Amino acid sequence: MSAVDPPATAEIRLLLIGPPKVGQSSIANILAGRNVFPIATSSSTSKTATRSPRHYTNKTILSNKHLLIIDAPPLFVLKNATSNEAEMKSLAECIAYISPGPHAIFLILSCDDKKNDLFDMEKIVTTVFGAEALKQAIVVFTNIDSLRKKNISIEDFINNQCKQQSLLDACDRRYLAIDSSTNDLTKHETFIKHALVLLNNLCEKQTIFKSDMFDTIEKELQHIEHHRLQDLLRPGASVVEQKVVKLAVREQLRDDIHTYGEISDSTFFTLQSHLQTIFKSLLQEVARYFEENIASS
Ligand SMILES: Nc1nc2c(ncn2[C@@H]2O[C@H](COP(=O)(O)OP(=O)(O)OP(=O)(O)O)[C@@H](O)[C@H]2O)c(=O)[nH]1
Ligand SMILES: [Mg+2]
Repeated sequence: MSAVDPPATAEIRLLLIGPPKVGQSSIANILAGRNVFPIATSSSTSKTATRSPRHYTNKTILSNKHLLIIDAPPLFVLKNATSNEAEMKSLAECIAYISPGPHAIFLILSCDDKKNDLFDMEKIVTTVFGAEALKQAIVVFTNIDSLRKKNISIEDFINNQCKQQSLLDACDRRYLAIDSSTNDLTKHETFIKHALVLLNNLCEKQTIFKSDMFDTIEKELQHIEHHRLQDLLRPGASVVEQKVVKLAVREQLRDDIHTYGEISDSTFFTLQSHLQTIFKSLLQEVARYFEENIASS
């Protein structure tokens, strides 16, 4: 983007989800163009790195839109049915960040199937977000360096060796592949180009998937936003100006959800109680998933 480009009036909202330690935050940083999401060191095997921050808006990667990147907590650590409270609390907050819904979801999986085996991604996404979410999902395979070492091409892996055929079909065979171990952006130009093409295609379809969960949250966010916009929008502001201000106000609001939520600010009381409801229902879903898929296996 150059200094003379008009300001962005829209955004693409991208949610990243995946099992622990598959390189999700590394990809978030590659798309952010800088290191804003904490990366797990290979030595820290027990604890997961991603706690916060969870969101970042890259304002320069696209010429006319912002790219909002949400790095969700590693889903379904599944130590047991009730040990996912911190992750689900954080996921509920991510739902508020991505409101009114993601344009696209990156499902991050490793090319090393051993890392994925415990996680039925298709079922997890359907359990948490509903089946519609897969229509906007793109499978992102990390660790392609492990394929190179075995002299296996990505195409051969995708078509013949990968165990995720059902997931790929559910996502209309949309996929990306990357060695995300390096943050040298010059090595990721092709990945970023492909990612932006897929994101733009999904965005143009304008099928942001809806759910009661997002509807409730969005209504409350707009309620809070309404007062802020009244103070900021000058009478007679053009449509473009209004869109630019709205983007800025929502960006600030995302920061405030976490900060003011923590200190129980009254403006965020209703929102926090909605997030609490979502958190509880996510926990129930996780417990159900655990019982059906892990405990019985
Ligand atoms: N070999 C290899 N290592 C990778 C790749 N992507 C990430 N890593 C390494 O894997 C480790 C974890 O990376 P993260 O990006 O923090 O993974 P994550 O999924 O966000 O991890 P948590 O948030 O802790 O669940 C880091 O040491 C990365 O350098 C990859 O494609 N290949
Ligand atoms: Mg992470």
